[in-house]
Order: sequence, then C-alpha cells, then structure tokens
Amino acid sequence: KGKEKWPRGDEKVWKDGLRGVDKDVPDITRSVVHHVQTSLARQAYNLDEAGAYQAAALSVRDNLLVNWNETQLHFNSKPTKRAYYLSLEFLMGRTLDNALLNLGLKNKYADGITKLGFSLEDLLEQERDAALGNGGLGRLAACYLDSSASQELPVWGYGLRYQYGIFQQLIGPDGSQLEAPDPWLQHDNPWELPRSDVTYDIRFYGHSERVDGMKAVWSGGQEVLAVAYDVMIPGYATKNTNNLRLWESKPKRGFDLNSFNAGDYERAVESSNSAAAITSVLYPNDHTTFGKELRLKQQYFWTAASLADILRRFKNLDKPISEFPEYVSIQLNDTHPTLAIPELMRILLDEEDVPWDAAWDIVTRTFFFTNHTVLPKWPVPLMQHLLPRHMQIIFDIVTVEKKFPGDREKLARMSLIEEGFPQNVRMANLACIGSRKVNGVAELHSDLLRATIMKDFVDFFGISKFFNVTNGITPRRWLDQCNPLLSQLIADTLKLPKATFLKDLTRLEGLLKFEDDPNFQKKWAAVKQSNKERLAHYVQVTTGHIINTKAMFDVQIKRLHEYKRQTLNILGVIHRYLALKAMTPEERKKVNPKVVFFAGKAAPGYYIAKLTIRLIVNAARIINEDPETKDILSLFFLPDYSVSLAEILIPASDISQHISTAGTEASGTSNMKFCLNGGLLLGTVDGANIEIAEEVGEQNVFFFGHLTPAVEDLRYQHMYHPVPIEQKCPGLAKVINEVSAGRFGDAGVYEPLLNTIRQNDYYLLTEDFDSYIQALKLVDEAYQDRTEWIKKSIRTTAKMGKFSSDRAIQDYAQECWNIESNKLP
Ligand code: GPK
Repeated sequence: KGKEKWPRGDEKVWKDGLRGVDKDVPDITRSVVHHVQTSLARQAYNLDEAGAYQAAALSVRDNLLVNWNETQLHFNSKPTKRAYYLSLEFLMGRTLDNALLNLGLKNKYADGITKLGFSLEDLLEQERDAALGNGGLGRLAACYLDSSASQELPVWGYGLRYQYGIFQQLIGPDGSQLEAPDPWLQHDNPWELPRSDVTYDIRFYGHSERVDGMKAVWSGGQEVLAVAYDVMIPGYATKNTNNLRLWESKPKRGFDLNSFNAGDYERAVESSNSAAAITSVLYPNDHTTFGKELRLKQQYFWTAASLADILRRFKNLDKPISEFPEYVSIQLNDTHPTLAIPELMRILLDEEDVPWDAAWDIVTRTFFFTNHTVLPKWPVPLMQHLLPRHMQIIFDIVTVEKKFPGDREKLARMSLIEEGFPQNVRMANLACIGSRKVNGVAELHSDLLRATIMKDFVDFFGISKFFNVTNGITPRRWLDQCNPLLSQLIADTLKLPKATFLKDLTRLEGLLKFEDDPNFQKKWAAVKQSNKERLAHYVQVTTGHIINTKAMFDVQIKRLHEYKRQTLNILGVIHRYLALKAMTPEERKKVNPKVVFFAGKAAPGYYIAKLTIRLIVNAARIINEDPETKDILSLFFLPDYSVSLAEILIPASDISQHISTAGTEASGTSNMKFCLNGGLLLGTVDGANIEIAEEVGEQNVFFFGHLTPAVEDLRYQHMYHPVPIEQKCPGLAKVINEVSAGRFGDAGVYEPLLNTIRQNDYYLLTEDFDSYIQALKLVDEAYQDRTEWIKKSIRTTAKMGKFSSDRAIQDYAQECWNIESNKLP
C-alpha cells in the first residue's frame, strides 16, 4: 500500500470531526476521530488499521461503559440476590464484533468507519482473541456470561487475568506441534477497566494457631495483592451489561527495601517476581490438574479474592451474615474453585465468629458444583504447606464420617482425604459435600455421575441433590455473528426480526414449514456454499492451498485427546486414501470429493496427542500431493485453533465429527454449534450427541460405535483376553501397518501411538473402526442426494432451540441460584 493517500477517507471529516463543526459528520465518526486524537494521541496521517481498530474499540467501549454503570447502579439500588460464576477459564475470543451486534450498532459503525477510509470488516480482524481458556469448559463459561446478561440476570463472572493465554500453536518442519507464548496484553486491551481501588491482600504459607478451641489465627507467610480488572459483558438487545471481574496478582509493596538497601538486589526482586508469577500464565492442560504449587496458588488466590469481594458487596446490604445464602449463590465451574468452600468456612469461623454448624449451614446453601468429566483427575497435595488453616478445616469436615460409623470401605471412598504417601485431598468429594447441588452437563453424563463417581454420595444425600443441566451455546456468537448470511436468511424466511429467534431459539422450528420449498432450499445451499468459499479463502491466504469448494467439507476441531479419538479419524482418512489408490481411474470418477479439516491443540506434555498431530500433518503432505487422488481427497490440519478460527470453520461444514468413546465426552458443545449452522453430525452415542439426535431425529444424524454399557466389558476383554489386531480388525490393522512401514514418512516415529491401539486399546478403536467406516459410507451416500441432504440440514438447524445457553442459564437460575431477571428501564 506504498502510495496510499493520507489521510484515508474524507479529509474534511477528519478535520471537522473533532471540533464538531460539521453537522453532517455522524456522532460515531466523530467519536472515533476523538479517540484517535486524544486517547491514542495520533493523527489521521499515518494511521494504520491497528490504530483505527483501537480507536473504534474505545468508541464502542464508551457505549458499553454507560450501560455498565447504569446496570451496576440499578442492581445496587435495592437488595438483590446475585449469582457468581467462578471459573478458572473464560475463553472469550474477540469482543468488538460481538459488542457491536449486542448493542445493535454494527451498521452504524460500518458506515461511520467507511467515512474515515477504513473498512469495519478489516478492523475486526485486527483484534487478538482473548484466549483465557483451554477448550469446552472455558468457552461454556463465556457463553453463560452472554446469556446471563442477555436475559438481564444479575450474574458476575470471576476469573484470573493471565498475562499469557493459551499458547500459540505452530507446526514445525517435521510436522510436530511447537508452542509459543501468547502475550495477548502486549497492546492495550480496550475491553478491560483496571480497578486500582479494588484490591485485597491474599496470604499464603505461614502457620495457623488455634486459640480457645475453634478460633484460629493464621499468620506469617507471604502476602500478595489481588487487583481487580473489570470486563464489560453486554447483553443482546438490552442495556443490561454485566461484569466479569478478573484478578491480577501484584507484590504487596514494591520490593523488599531491607534487602534492597543491603545491596541484595536479587532477593529484593525475588518476592515481587513470585507475586506477579501467580497470574502470569494459564495452565495449558485440559482435564488434568497436577500437583504443581503454582497451580494451587492460582486457585487459592482467585477464590480468596473473589470471596472477599462478594462478602464486601454483601456487607453493603447490612444484613445478618446468616442471610448470606439469601443474597449470594456461587457456581463452582468444575473442581478448580473448590478451595472456596474451606475459605468461606475460614472467614465465617475466624473472622465473623460464626459457630461451626451455622457456618457449615451457610456454606452448603451458597455453593453449587458443576462436574465436567468422568475421566479421573489427579488430586492436589501441597495443601498443608501452602494453606495450613484450610487443611485443618478440611480435616474437621466430618459430615460423612459421622453418618457411616460402620462402613469402612464406603467411608474410605467418600473421604475427603485419600490415604497414602502423601495423603491427597479429593477436590471432587469436597466440592460435592460443600455444595447445595451437583450437576453434570448432559443427560448421559449426569446419569453416569449418579451411577459411578457420585454413587456413594447419592446414597448419603439422596438423589435430588444430583441433577442435570445440558450445556448450551449462545446463538448470538454461534449463529448471528459467525454466520450473518444464515441469520439473515432465517429472518427473511420467518419474517421475523433477528432478535426474536436470537432471544428465543426455539423459534427456529418455524423453518420446518419451508423444508420442501425448492426456492428456500436453493437459498439455504447458497449460504453454505458461500461459507465454504470464505473458509477456502482463509486456507488459501494462510497456507497457499486451493480447495475445491464443491467437495464435501468434513470437520473435526477440538482439543487433541485420546478419548476424543482424532486418531480414529485420521486412520479413517488413510483408509479412504488407500481405497482410492486401489481404484481404477473410472471408479474414482464416481467418488464423492471430500476435504477433511482438523484443528486443535495438544497439551505441551501430552506425547501421544502430539504424535497424532504429526501423523495428520504428514499424511496431509502425502495425500494432498498425490496426482491420482488429490481432486477427490484432501486433508488439512489448520494450526492454532481458536474461537475466531472456529467462527470460520463451523459455518462451512457439511459434516462434523464427534467420535469419542461412548461414555467419555461429558457433553461436547461444538456439536451444537455445527448443527445450529446446518452441518450434519457424525458421532458416537455419547454426551450431548444423544440429545441432539433426540431433537433432530435419528434419521438426520449418523451414529456408529458401541454404546456406553458395553465399554467396560470390552476394556475388560482387552485386558484379560487380548486378541491380535489382525484378527480383531483387519481393516484397521492394514492401515496401521502402512503407517508403521513409513508410508507417510517417519518410519518408527508413530510406534508409541500405534501401540496404544495394538496393545490394550483403552479407547476402543479396534472395536469401533468397522462401524465408523460404515457410517462414513452412509454419509457419502446421503451427500449424493443433495436435496435430501439440504432437508436434513434445514431440519437440524430448526430443531436446535434446546441448545441455546439461554435455556441452560434459565435452568441454573431456577434450579440453583433462585435469582430473577431485572431489566434496566
Ligand atoms: C471438561 F473436565 C473438563 C475439562 O477439564 N475441560 C473441558 O473442557 C469439557 N471439559 C468436556 O470435555 C466437554 O464434554 C464439555 O462439553 C465441556 O467441558 C463443557 O461442559
């Protein structure tokens, strides 16, 4: 863009904009010019897109701030019960587009920005994702914030302001995943408000002494400062704007002056570094907690600061402490915030002088616990050292022990302490005992919880404490924002304003009336086609590859994990490739062309998952270059999966894969996103796939594989009566042998991955492979009848109402929190 003219756009607008002389300059343009010249101290001359984005964002933020302030005032004006969502992860993605849509200002900003010589669409691309989460659990928290604000519910989120979000994924020359840091705060973040006035002291280590019986004093150790940053959460088509409060850790006082004066510079900065380290980085492990001291410090720092803040707000109401649960409900997003339970006990016992039983009663009426997995998680040691007072409290929580004096085995299973060297705290048991209610995230998952890991607690507390809230997704981001063409087509077809179905997703059922209308079918297919072209354009720009957009697009995007079985998918692709190679050119002409997309990150220390990535990348290098097959099969691993990349991939998919071993995927949420965007689902009978099929009808999904009740028996068989893979599943054995022999390079490299299948095959690839291949064949056949396929696609979208996160949040609001909507006038 060397010879560009400066300023861009209309010079008069830039000049008059700030002074406000020209009545024709719209307010929005004026406000953007104002931020360029004042907040950024820049000029129209040489303003690049990054600067224009910043100015536009600051201008939008002004709108949000007004609403945000009014919302806080509104809810403070009379005593209101509030709910708090404690989550160590909030995977927010970008904000500008979402804020504009929720405010209803997108078109106005697009016009205003055009006057300045920029395009809004380009500016949106300037924003970095806020990626403070790993995957489903973190993105769910973000959807729930949107739904809470959109339904005018008094819900705040509490999390951590990590300096570095989830790592950036690169692919090395040999095809393996490499990791780079994500310094997302390097440029100013216009979406947060630092609150230097909202701070708390948080203590670690030290010693706890009990004075006269119950009352204890915890002192000494290290104290650090928690500083609040507020992120505005706009509701859709409402002024209500909620808050997400993120904590940053700082040294309590600069650095240690004594050491500094004594010339010991290193010691002086050491303690300040260790304080800042607490919120420096998001742990990149999905589904696992390790016994890492810094991770436990993060968890305590965050829960202690959040509780202190919640308590301070409650105290403004001037109510007796016994009424705390009448004004406060706290949702624990998985076991990560479980320390909030002993922490609230500590505050009540040691600071508020509440007797033990009354304190426990308050605690168990305040907390609610959502479990997100049935996979084992490792409990955390170190507690004694880091949090001595909390350890005493945990040892004193003997509810369970009292009730089963005789049954030693049951007692051992339910105990908060796992015996051994060292002893461990069982966070899930503590979260269950300390909460009013416990829920799973899809029907099957909640059933499994009640039948397995929570069984003893069901016997103890009764079944009504354990219930289900099926996950949901926000239709604002996952329909309107990511797929504006579809959203518009739906509005035009139903003759409804978008807000009607974006706020009540069950209204999509109205589309069923049009499923047979050829004109509508044509428009429906055209939207899918243009989303496929948008994705193809992205791939071309980022990788140089040209994609056949007439081919079927098959997508699997999620964290790399053995239980999610990306390995099954890639071995299926290779199976297809080998079959194509064995065909005559004539036969190949009849084949339905297909493009397979993968994306997803592996935890940096997850060796097997990283090998799967390497195999996908290297298989792609061979397959995409093969002149005999490349027109009918191509394969892409798109690096650095993110919320923003999902927004391009999901609307473009014809079929998406959700193929976990039955009983392992608690719910899944991308399955809902694909279906909402008219992509069909290929999956196992697992998690929310089951409920999706119930809604859209089994004839509209492609199911395969063994069912949950069979899984345990099959694993037992594998352990005690192993059958060689050549016998058990010859089709898969052939594929594995090709990989093993180096057909995709790197002979020998993939052995550890292939051995997981050859040996005890815990995730049952050998059991499900044949029915998987069969299901893929049915997908191909169905795609040949394009009209029938389009009808399935329409029906799928039409029946996705249940999966709005608005419904999920209503479930929580009614079953748990007991809070009410309160719309700003
Ligand atoms: C579950 F336990 C965990 C975890 O640590 N991280 C995570 O993303 C996911 N999850 C489940 O794996 C999904 O099935 C589920 O849809 C999602 O949480 C939200 O509930």
